[in-house]
Amino acid sequence: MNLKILEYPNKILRQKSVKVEKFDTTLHEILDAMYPIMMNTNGIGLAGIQVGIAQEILILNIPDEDGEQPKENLLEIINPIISNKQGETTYQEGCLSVPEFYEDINRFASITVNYQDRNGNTQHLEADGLLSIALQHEHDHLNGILFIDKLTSSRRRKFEKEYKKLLKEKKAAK
Ligand code: QAP
Ligand code: CO
Repeated sequence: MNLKILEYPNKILRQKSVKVEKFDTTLHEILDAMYPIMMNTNGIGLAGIQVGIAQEILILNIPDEDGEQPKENLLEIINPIISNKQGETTYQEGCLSVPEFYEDINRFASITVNYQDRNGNTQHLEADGLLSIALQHEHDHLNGILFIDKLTSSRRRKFEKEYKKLLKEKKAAK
C-alpha cells in the first residue's frame, strides 16, 4: 500500500472518520503501511485520515525513558471511545500534518480509552502523561480536528502567516 502524509491545509484532514467494521486483511495492510510512515518521519502518533483513510484508526508509539520506540510499544487503536477525562496538562504539540510548527496545547491530564485492536477484540487503557496527550491529539483527527484549531484566535492568525511563508519557501525550493 502506497500511502503518504497529507498536510494542512488539505481539506481531507477535515473529514470525519467512520467506525471500522471489518477487521480483515485490508485493515491489517493499512496498519502495517502506517507504521513505517510514522517511524520514518519521526512521529509518535498517526491517524488514518492523515494518510487519507477516513476510518477510526490510529497508531501510537510513545518513546520510553531512553527515547527509544521499540515495536513492542506500538499501540494500534481502532474505534476509540474516551471517558473519565480528568485534570489538566499543557504540552508543546506538533503534528506530522502540520510540519515544523509546535505550540503549547491544553489537554486532559488523564483519560480512559475503550477501543478495539486489529483483531476486533475489545481493549481498555488508562492513560496519563504523554500517552494521554497523544491519544487526545490523535482522537481529534478522527473528528477532523487539528491541534492548531485549539489556539487562541490571535495565535492562530500568527500561525497562518508563518505557515503560509513556510509553504512558499518549500515551493520555491522545489
Ligand atoms: C501527535 O505528533 C502528538 O512538525 C503526534 O517536522 C504531538 O508525531 C502527540 C513531527 C505532541 C503528543 C504530543 C512533527 C515530526 C511529529 C513535525 C507527531 C515534524 C516532524 C509529530
Ligand atoms: Co496530528
